[in-house]
Amino acid sequence: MFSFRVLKSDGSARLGELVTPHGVIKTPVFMPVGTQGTVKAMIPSLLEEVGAQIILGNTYHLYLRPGVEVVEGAGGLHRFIGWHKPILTDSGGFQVFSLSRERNDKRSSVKVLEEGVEFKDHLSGDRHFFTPEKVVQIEEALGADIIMPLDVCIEYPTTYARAKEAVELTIRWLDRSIRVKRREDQVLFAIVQGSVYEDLRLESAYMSMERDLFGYAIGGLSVGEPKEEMYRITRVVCSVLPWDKPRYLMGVGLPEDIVEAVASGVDMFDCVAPTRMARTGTLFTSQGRINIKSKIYEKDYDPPDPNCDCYTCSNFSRAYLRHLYKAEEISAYILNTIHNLRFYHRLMEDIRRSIEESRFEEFRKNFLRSWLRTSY
Ligand code: PRF
Ligand code: ZN
Repeated sequence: MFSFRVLKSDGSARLGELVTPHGVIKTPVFMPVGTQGTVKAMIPSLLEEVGAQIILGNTYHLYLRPGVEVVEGAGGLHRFIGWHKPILTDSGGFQVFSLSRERNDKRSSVKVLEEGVEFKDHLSGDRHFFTPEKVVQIEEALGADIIMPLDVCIEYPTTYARAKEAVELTIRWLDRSIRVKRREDQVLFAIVQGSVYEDLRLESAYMSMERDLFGYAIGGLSVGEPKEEMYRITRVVCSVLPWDKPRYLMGVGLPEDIVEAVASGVDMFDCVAPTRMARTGTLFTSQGRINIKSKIYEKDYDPPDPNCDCYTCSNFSRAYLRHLYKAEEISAYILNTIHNLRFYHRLMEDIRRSIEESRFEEFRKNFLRSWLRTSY
């Protein structure tokens, strides 16, 4: 039911094919974030139109609302949300830490114990206890194609000792996750942790590899560390991961991060940037990042990105999008999101084509030069 093949490589960059029960995914792939069972401001037909192959859902959010029974009653997450292509669910190993902290009631809102993690949710403030077993059971009830185990995502900066504890606990939780997993139409990935400490990252990667999972994720990055640290750790971890298994860099990233990580051998990405930034008026374009709110677009009747083939750019001007945004029209969020997601998916298409044609390194140099010059 599942397979992954590297079809071609160019340097460390790989072109691959990930087969799941809900369809085939061409890698490197970007996965739009559909936290609550919807990619914000999108519907499935629009996701297909922008080229989405797989979307991400969050165990943490769906468990809190609408609850597992509601999704199960619909016949699983695919049917509940009307998206019949592949889905990946994240475990909550990140949300528990990031969202509970946002409540800013001390650090006591998250307690990491050997047994699991206790947290207060961001909606009602009620206490919950997630164990690795419970998370796999929730994910089995949701029914995504790819499921992530509960992990300990440590903050940055952190001490070596704390990072080491997180790595070791994450592995013990992985073993418990493997032990309870039942469904054969889902695959489990391991998550490599270890903050910015190379030896811990390697230890985490090797211990994960001994468990022989379908794929390997790199967690604990893009949590505030300098970009160079993120690139360095990604490179180190990818250099030891098995060649014939998919690699997923969690929560990353901006276009330049994706291009750099593909160069290190990453196959899968997710990030809220294209969708979240669309909703604050930032558009990713072939001429760099622009903010549609700006007065300079008041009478600019060109499309947001003249080189884009999306529905938004095919039909509307910067002036109109600026007007919709200023008027707080719902369509502003929809049209901006369509464009940004199309930009990301076209970037992935360009990346895949360049690997296919053995010119990824040239693509990377040209892309980074023009993107970094125009966007920052
Ligand atoms: N763990 C999990 N999900 C995640 C992360 C992690 O470390 C990150 C880190 N950027 C994003 N999403 N389970
Ligand atoms: Zn567009």
